[in-house]
Amino acid sequence: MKKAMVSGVTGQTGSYLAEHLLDQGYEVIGLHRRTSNANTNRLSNLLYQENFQLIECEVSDSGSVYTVVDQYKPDEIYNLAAMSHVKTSFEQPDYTFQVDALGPLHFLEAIRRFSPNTKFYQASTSELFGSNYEVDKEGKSYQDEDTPFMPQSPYAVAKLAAHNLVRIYRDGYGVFACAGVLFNHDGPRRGEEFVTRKITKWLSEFVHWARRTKHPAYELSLCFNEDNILIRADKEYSFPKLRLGNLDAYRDWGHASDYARAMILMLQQELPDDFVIATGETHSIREFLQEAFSHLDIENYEDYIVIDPKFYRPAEVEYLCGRADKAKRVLGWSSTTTFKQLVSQMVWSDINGKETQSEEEIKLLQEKTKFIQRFSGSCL
Ligand code: NAP
Ligand code: F7E
Repeated sequence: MKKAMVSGVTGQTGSYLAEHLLDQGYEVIGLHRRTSNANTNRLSNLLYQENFQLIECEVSDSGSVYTVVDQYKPDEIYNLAAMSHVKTSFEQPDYTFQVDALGPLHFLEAIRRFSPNTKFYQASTSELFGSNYEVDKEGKSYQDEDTPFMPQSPYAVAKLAAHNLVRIYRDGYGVFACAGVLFNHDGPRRGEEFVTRKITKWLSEFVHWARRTKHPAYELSLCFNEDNILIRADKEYSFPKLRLGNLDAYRDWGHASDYARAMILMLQQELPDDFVIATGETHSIREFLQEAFSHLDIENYEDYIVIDPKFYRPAEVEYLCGRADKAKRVLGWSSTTTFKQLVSQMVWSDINGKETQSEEEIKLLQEKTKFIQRFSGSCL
């Protein structure tokens, strides 16, 4: 039985990765950091499985990483642990470097010293491209393995250091180390501070608020002021609008479960290499909003949001659209979830209070939600 170690297993993608590895017959050692309360909600299906164990490890502490690698000498290590929020990295750059640059270095050094046959996967990111892109003959802008990096945040610079360390340990020490340059991958397990989940979570809370008002009519009359949505103008029944930053950035969004599959494939190749993983399709935050709100038959999403400068970043990555041709050719990987399916799963999972994927189940939920789906609004 192959043994895989997954850091960041309590996170969005780590939880999918652990599920795929267990399905493929691996023994999985999940690494989590100490927290004052358990934060294993994404692992509820796995915690009591025979081949899964959860071990404490702080990746910014070299001794902590050396100990677990030396003790378990796993066949494969997937390093997903990171301070992964780009905006936060501007506010906590030093801490971001400790975790996102030194963390991977600790794993590579532990492999070199204690377990040279262990294969290593590093979670690199499309944020490495920053403001760079290329333009093809049809005039379409994209990024792939040949696009030069131009990071735009402390997060991206820390991840670029890790990306280069992977190359150096691979070429210099012969470590089987791969970096997956993954474009945005989201889904119902996405952290609530990332823009997609922030939108779908807000929508579900709005739906439940509208339900709680027990409005007898099929049609719900809403008023809007600058900050709130109101059922009545006296503000007795008010709900805060959704506060967002830059809506004009473009992202290539795939499903985290699909992307976790690509990580495993990379470590099964004969030779280690780096791969771009992406859908090849890009959408703005505005398009995500339009699509998400359309599930509640709301066309005028603008009435429901406030632009708050607090959510702008000192430097922005304006455009990401990946080309994963190499992953398709070499790994046989491609994304299986469309943009519309991703948004639908995220919206209805939040409204339903549990992960909801099947299109039939989503149709039933849509029927049940119909009574609050007709909003009519006026501005105060
Ligand atoms: P996530 O949900 O934020 O998960 C990050 C994980 O890292 C969590 O389990 C977190 O633990 C853990 N962690 C953070 N600091 C740690 C520390 N000091 N020691 C040990 N563990 C620590 O991120 P994700 O979306 O699953 O992404 C997984 C990885 O892929 C990250 O490295 C991210 O930077 C990278 N990535 C993500 C995307 C994307 O679009 N999702 C794209 C490209 C690359 P807690 O649960 O305790 O917070
Ligand atoms: O922002 C804009 C924001 O925080 C997406 C991480 O997984 O993917 C992720 O990084 C866009 C940006 O993800 C809000 O300015 C507007 O343009 O959801 P996000 P991200 O920065 O793309 C990459 C590949 C990673 O590697 C990262 O780990 O949305 N935006 N308004 C907002 N973003 C947030 N978070 N909150 C807002 O209110």
